[in-house]
Amino acid sequence: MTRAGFAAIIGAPNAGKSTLTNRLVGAKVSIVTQKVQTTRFPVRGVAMAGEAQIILVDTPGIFSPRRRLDRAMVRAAWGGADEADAVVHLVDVQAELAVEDGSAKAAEKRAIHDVETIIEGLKAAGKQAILGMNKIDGVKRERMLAVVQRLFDTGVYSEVFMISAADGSGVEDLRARLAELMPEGPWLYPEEQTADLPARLLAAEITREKIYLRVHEELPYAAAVETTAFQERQDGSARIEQTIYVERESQRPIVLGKNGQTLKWIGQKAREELAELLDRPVHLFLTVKVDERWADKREFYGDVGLDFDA
Ligand SMILES: Nc1nc2c(ncn2[C@@H]2O[C@H](COP(=O)(O)OP(=O)(O)OP(=O)(O)O)[C@@H](O)[C@H]2O)c(=O)[nH]1
Ligand SMILES: [Mg+2]
Repeated sequence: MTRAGFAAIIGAPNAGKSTLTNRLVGAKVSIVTQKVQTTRFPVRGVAMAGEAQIILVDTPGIFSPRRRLDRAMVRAAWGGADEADAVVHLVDVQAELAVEDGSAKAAEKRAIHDVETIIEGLKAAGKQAILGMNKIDGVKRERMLAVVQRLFDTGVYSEVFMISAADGSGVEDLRARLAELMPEGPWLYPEEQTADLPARLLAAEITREKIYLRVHEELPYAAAVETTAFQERQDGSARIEQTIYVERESQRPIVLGKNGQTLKWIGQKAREELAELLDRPVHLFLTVKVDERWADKREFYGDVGLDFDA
């Protein structure tokens, strides 16, 4: 008897949701950076566990939203949890411990606040979640137990898994448990498929990842990438044109870099990864545009399945 269903991964920004999704799928389906709020819309990845197919829904981090895009992202994250057969709330144990021992930076303090918001949200929804304590690598077990106990005492969790999405510890136990929670039924995707993001969107995400990896400190709120042309060529290669949107004129030179070196690096890294993912040579052309209202454009939301009016 086969099983198939949805498992949503929710959590504060930077908890490691996309890293865990990729690890469970065994392929890169969702981009990962050290910057918070990397994932903007739910990304599906297909993981197999024996006869069970687990469709992972990697969601944007849940935090207190202010701008339109933030609201849409948080709404989408809760939407992902709502429709799932299993919900994993992923918590960055290193951030929790940093707050306890007083060494926390601003981002870690925010993460703790976000964890509380999520617990309240789960309570309000009457949903039980699996608690995934992530980033246990390099942390002493005794130190984590008090944190786990405090979170578990909130009553919103059915069970706990201690994992490292980065090095894989504990992840197979979580996979096996998720498989059990999937309802009986036929598989929803062909066995060899790992993702369902359209190629244009995937290509845009890969470029966005490279931008964040390279200039995350200088670009406070981020950029958007749109694939404007995607052509399969006669010789088997792909020709991809993309526009990078930044919000201010002052951000253009950040993305370009001295003599265009930064943009060149971004383009080269993105092209290499795309060539591997698409399994063919890729010609990538990047243009940088300033549009202070890109985050308020309705088309952008529809394209990635976000609710413009959230
Ligand atoms: N040490 C350690 N770092 C991790 C682990 N999992 C993820 N990270 C790092 O944490 C950062 C954030 O990882 P992501 O997977 O992008 O986190 P996310 O929860 O998807 O973040 P958003 O999409 O912004 O909500 C990256 O720098 C990862 O390399 C882990 O198990 N251990
Ligand atoms: Mg993510």
